[in-house]
Amino acid sequence: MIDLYYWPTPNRHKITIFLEETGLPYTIKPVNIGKGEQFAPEFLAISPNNRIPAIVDNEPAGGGKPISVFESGAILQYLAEKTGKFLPTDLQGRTEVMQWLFWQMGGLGPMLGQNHHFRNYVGEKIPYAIERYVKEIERLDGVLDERLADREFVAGAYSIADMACYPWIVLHERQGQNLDDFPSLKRWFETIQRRDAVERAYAIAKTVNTAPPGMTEEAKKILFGQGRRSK
Ligand SMILES: N[C@@H](CCC(=O)N[C@@H](CS)C(=O)NCC(=O)O)C(=O)O
Repeated sequence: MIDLYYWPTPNRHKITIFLEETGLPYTIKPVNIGKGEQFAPEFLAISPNNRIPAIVDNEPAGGGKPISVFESGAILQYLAEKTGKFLPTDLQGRTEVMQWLFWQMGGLGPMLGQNHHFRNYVGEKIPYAIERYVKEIERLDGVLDERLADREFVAGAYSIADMACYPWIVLHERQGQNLDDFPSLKRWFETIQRRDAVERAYAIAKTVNTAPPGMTEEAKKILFGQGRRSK
């Protein structure tokens, strides 16, 4: 029913976690971003920002033409509304989940992405950039740790806000963070890590990209410094 345009990176795990949690049928359509497949016109028609993940729902609620969605936060919201799961319908509960989902989309995700870039991918190490992002991640992880000090999950019951944050916290060592410094975050992380659906989502990732970890020079050329797409 759902086509998932996918390559195993943190933003993609969010969606496979949701799909595995709900049992919604889906087909993975691999898009090898290290080989430039995200620039294929058919993919750009679905995801104009040349980024994965994206989905096509071939059986939208109420019938009609297939609906495509790009941006992982919008996809999580769409799927939660479609299934009626992991997003409360009452105003208070829904607002709480949505603000943490936006917090992840606007803060945790992009900042962790920059941190990865400067710590792990750039040949020339730039101390100012590394320190800026490591400090910002420390701040954001601290915000999440405080939030989780008196509750089990980020916003009420386990929700799309947790699914959005978790895949980025998985990478804590590569982010220069030690989860022992964030005890509530660590407890939350371990709780989610043990969920069967989360284990399945991460197992799927290994079957899609079987290349050894790390980024090839070819992939770096494609992914970094893209500039405006030629027409
Ligand atoms: N805000 C987007 C970010 C998506 C994103 O950055 N995707 C990366 C992989 S982590 C990508 O597709 N990169 C391909 C490219 O840069 O051309 C989301 O959450 O969906």
